Amino acid sequence: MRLSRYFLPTLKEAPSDAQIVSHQLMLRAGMIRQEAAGIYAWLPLGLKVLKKIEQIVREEMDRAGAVELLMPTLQLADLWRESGRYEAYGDEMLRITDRHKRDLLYGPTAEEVVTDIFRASVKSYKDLPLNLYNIQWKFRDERRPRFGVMRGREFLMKDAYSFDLDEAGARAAYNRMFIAYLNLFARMGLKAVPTRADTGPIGGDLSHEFIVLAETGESQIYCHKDLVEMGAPGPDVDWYGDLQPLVDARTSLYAAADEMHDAAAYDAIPEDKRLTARGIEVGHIFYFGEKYSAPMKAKVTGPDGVDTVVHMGSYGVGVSRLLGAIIEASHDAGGIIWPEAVAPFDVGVLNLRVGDAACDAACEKAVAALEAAGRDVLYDETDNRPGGKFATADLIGLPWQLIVGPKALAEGNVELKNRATGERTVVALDAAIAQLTAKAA
Ligand code: 5CA
Repeated sequence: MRLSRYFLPTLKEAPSDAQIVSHQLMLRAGMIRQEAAGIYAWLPLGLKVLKKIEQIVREEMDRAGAVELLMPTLQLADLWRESGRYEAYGDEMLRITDRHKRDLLYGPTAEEVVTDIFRASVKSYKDLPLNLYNIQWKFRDERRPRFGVMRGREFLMKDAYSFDLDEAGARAAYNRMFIAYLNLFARMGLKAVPTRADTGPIGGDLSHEFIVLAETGESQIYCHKDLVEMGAPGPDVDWYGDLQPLVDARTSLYAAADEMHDAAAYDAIPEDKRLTARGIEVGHIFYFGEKYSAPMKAKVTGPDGVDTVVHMGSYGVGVSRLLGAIIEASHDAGGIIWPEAVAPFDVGVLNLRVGDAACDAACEKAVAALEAAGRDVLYDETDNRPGGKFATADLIGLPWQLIVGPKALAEGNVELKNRATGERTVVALDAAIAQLTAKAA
């Protein structure tokens, strides 16, 4: 992509109402634009990162056996009347009436819709376990939308819903999601701590939030330090075997958010292992048994021929919130430091002397070679000054920057900068290309 043909409306200063660094940087980097309180347009750079995050979530859901579908944003109020949640949900629900005076709502979550889809088609225990997910926009009319995409009103969520014959099956489904969550956050370069949580309006009695530690987080958490460093099990687990030991290894260490905090249990942790911190909730998983399936009559015929109400759980990831969380966890004074897995472009090529035949030719050669190797390149061939080009590349967080200027190029060299470490090395153009294309393999 040539920067002169791209749409990257960066800002020198963040608007004063942007209070936290991720919100400021997303605005300055031209990733989002606020259209109304808590409602954003996703500009090309923001959209690219959103799609990368979405794809990681999708791959890890698929790996854990969940099946993707797409449910509508608008839902019938009647379904929510069946579950008993229509009135109870309160002012956070955006209620809409169509021309036939039917009550609709912009879905804040989709337990009712997915249960309706399930009950229409699934009749036998042989079709279980089943986990259906979608990555779809949600709307919650939050009282205080703030911190940019972190607490929006319209936001992108991955929501998965599991259906099982009994509680044991549902707990196995819960464990698969628990492990998948550890893996998907790790792929984005995040350490997400699984924390016992309150179930709120979703309901049920078993629930974990996945919390990324950050000073600006809205959640207060108390946990055992070892949990933060424990790492993810990785993709090669026996997904339909017994995952309980992997889950127990984590849940046996104390971790709780404010609402669930038990001071006595926390004090029992050795003092040097106690951690009290702020955090951002990037995911939340629930087991709630028959809460929706019983009132909505979602039943299957069991092996004994008897109809049984299915056990359900639901599993959310704040896909759009994750952009904010990743930036909170990874930035410096110059801007965003994207982990390579979610970076909007793999490489920036910075032409410091546009119009100079040698610089232009070297850049064109590099861009062509990198793109041929499957690298996503942003080529800065604008007539901005070098300082501006460096600042933009750092602000938007390009992980690798290939800098082409006339002086070094006279010796056949370019500079290669690593955004995360700040390290700049002078190397031959071909060596730089070879290094960057090798990374794609
Ligand atoms: N139905 C369940 C799970 S699918 C559910 O809705 N859970 S939730 O309420 O916890 O939301 C799931 C995730 O969405 C949260 O962990 C959070 O990361 C994200 N989220 C919730 N509200 C917002 C919001 N206002 N702005 C951005 N992300 C949000």
